[in-house]
Amino acid sequence: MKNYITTPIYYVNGEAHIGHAYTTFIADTLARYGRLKGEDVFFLTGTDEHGQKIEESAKKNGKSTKEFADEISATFRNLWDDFGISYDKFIRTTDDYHMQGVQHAFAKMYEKGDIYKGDYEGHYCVSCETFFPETQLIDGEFCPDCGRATSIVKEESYFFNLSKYEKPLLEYYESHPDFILPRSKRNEVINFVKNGLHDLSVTRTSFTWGVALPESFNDDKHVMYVWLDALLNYITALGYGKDEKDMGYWPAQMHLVGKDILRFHAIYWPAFLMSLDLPLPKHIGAHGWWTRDGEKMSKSKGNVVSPKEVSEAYGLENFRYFMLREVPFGQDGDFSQRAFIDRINSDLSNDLGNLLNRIIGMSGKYSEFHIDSVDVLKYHTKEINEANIILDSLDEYITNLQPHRYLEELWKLFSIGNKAIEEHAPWVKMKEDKKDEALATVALVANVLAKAAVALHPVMPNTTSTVADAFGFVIDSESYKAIVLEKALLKPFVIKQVPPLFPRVEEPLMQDNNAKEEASAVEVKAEPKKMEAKKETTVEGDNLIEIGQFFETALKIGTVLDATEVPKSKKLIQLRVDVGEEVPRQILAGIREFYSPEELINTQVCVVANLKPAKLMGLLSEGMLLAAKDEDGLCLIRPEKPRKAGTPIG
Ligand code: ME8
Repeated sequence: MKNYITTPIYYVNGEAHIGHAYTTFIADTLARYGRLKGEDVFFLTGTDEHGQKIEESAKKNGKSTKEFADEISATFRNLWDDFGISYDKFIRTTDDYHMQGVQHAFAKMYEKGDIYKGDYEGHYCVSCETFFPETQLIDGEFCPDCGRATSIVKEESYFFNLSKYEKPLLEYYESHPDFILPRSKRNEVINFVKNGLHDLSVTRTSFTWGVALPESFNDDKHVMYVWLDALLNYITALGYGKDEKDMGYWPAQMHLVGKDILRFHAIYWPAFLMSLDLPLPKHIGAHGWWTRDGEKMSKSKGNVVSPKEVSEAYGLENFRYFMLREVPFGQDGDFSQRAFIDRINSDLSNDLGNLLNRIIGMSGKYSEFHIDSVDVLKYHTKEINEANIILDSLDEYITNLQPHRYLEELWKLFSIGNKAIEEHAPWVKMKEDKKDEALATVALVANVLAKAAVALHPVMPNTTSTVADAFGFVIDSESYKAIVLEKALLKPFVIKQVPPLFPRVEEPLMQDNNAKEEASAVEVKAEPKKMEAKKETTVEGDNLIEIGQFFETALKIGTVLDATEVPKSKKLIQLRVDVGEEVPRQILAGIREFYSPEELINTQVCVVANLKPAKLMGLLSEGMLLAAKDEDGLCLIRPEKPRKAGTPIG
């Protein structure tokens, strides 16, 4: 099955915020889910670069429009690359093939008799690139979408015969009740169309930064209306009007959009497609807005939260999980660090992380980390059946675009696991000499967690791969088929001891008004949190770690060769630390409030040397310093006497 998924193409008038990340995370999740099911997925994202708004933003920034568009487009693309977004194509509306495809479509609509030349006079909002009828304006002047003042614009214009499609559109909504998701948004669109559609002005003469009309029109006064240009990206990306090589992916399975641009996608776009004699997309999914203190977050308002900073502070996958789980698709949600922290501590650390730790702890104690499903069905058919019922119910939530429900249901698997441990108390069975039963329970829980990890993979690809790796398998369409669809149990394996996946978070990691600064605090805080996570995960008999677990952390003596302040950060110091390797490590430490760079040079520190490298304020950090902090401040942990750089601690 072909499965074509798109995000909106983002305006290049400013960098991405978490609203954009949200759409992209959902689209990425759908794409990954489709691939897991073995579908032939094509996932498109990109940037929308024409129009007066971009021209003006470039001017404000003292740049040529193209140079400005290139820069901002690259920030989107780099962000998605840093985030591991699995797009198949990144389209820019300034790409030649796109502009040619748009001209081709325009000519085709004209041939069809759907485009004519006339005069347009109306209230125009520059920020939204839209004309509004007087009846929709607030106080007769202000834009109903963004609240800015509109201006009267009169210009010669080509029009698209939108009114002609009023009836076919209504018929289409009627016969395709799932065209617009969530269904609750459908009536809004139907009412809008029922109120009557005016023909749409699809060219502009007031600016030049846009796609030119096809040469055959011999009319260079006009450029195309940015929404006509932008919507067509969904087919030009597949080669429409050029080589058409990927047009087999059309119609799209899902266009994901924010509710503010639903009208464009659910009315104009289908009408354009009807004019082009192309089939309509299967679904338009309209999500709500992320607000900040109750206000819509937007580039033009300047109240945005940067996705990069959130991800650096809290971790990318936690961020993905939070956004998808916290807000029912279609509704607005306020970005609250409190709610985020609760999700991390309760859902991720307690429910999921805890279960993995318990499996590692118990199997380590009872069977030298060997896990075998041989007796699972003998003692635990009930739990396995329950788990399979949940797994079977999940697909529907993706089809109906309810990622929050998908996760909510999926989480019931962890309850099954945790409950089975409480009920069957393997430690009691061990004392009663019923080792088979104890091991069957451990294996049951491992199987349930493995199934959950596969189902969670589209949302948290890396974390779930770590879990699968600990269980000796790889998550892909084959294991999905075996473990989720065919209900296979795991083959015998030796579980790997992974450190806790979700350190608890005690307090907000970003300052409300200046996320940048607080992000740096993560590093120093992470260690005590991990310890607490360990304590939290205790069940009877599981509160001690094996010596091997301790030695999984490579602690080494380091000598600070160099230390400098990180520009724009009040907390970070950038260090070069010799840990006995050929090349010194670059480590960023959030200790600027307690140490000056000068007093650190030539001193010794204790370094966690096998932490996954992380980026803080765009700089790579290849380790962490041990420190202790109480109400009197923070102090670094150092060797009592000098030791050679690289000396192991333990
Ligand atoms: O609209 N919360 O681009 P855009 C959630 N170029 N989503 C938000 C949001 C928020 N606070 N703010 C914006 C455009 N969005 C056009 C699209 S598609 C052919 C052309 C969402 O960069 C918004 O709803 O202004 C939209 O879906 C997307 O971000 C892009 O917004």
